[in-house]
Amino acid sequence: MDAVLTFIGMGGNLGDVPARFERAFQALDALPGSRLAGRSALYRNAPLGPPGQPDYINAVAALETLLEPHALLLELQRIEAVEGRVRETRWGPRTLDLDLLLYGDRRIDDPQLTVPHRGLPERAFVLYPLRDVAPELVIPGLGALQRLIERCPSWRIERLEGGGNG
Ligand code: A4P
Ligand code: MG
Repeated sequence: MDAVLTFIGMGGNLGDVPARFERAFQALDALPGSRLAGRSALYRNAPLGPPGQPDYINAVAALETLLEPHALLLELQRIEAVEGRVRETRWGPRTLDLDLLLYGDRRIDDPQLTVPHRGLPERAFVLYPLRDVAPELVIPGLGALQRLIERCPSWRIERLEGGGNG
């Protein structure tokens, strides 16, 4: 089987988030049959969800993998757990959230997994970092990434550091 190109959304708003992201990038690269193929810049932005929580930092990883989607999801949840993620309030503050945004051109919708990720088309904090790693991306069922960005409501978002494919 050939490796599939996947994109993982990273978010967090508790503790030293850039350090968590660094460890998460390394943990992704170390997954069986997997290779980190790109990392976006980091983006600071306002929380979507309950008010009164700190700003988030978001990023996206490109990962080539031989893992099947559900196996990859379990690995993402394991990496979240290592970073001390405790599931409490929906959309509440979190140390590290890893979402499977895209898995090649597959569309998946079952109780565990929806791909493309449901929030993807309207979330600036997903679309901007995704553009860093895949500017020409066409998303199954949703069209060109660039068009989604043009249609996305404006959102306070600040690019923190250089990224792109590195
Ligand atoms: N699940 C289904 N599809 C997926 C997928 N593609 N990737 C299921 C990952 N998980 C997926 O997720 C709940 C369940 O979703 C999982 O058990 C999995 O089987 P979770 O991570 O436990 O819960 P959550 O993240 O609190 O809920 P949810 O609804 O997934 O929230 P989101 O969409 O992840 O949003 N504001 C800013 N600025 N930046 C953020 O990153 N993130 C959130 C969380 C809210 N506000 C934010 C941000
Ligand atoms: Mg999540």
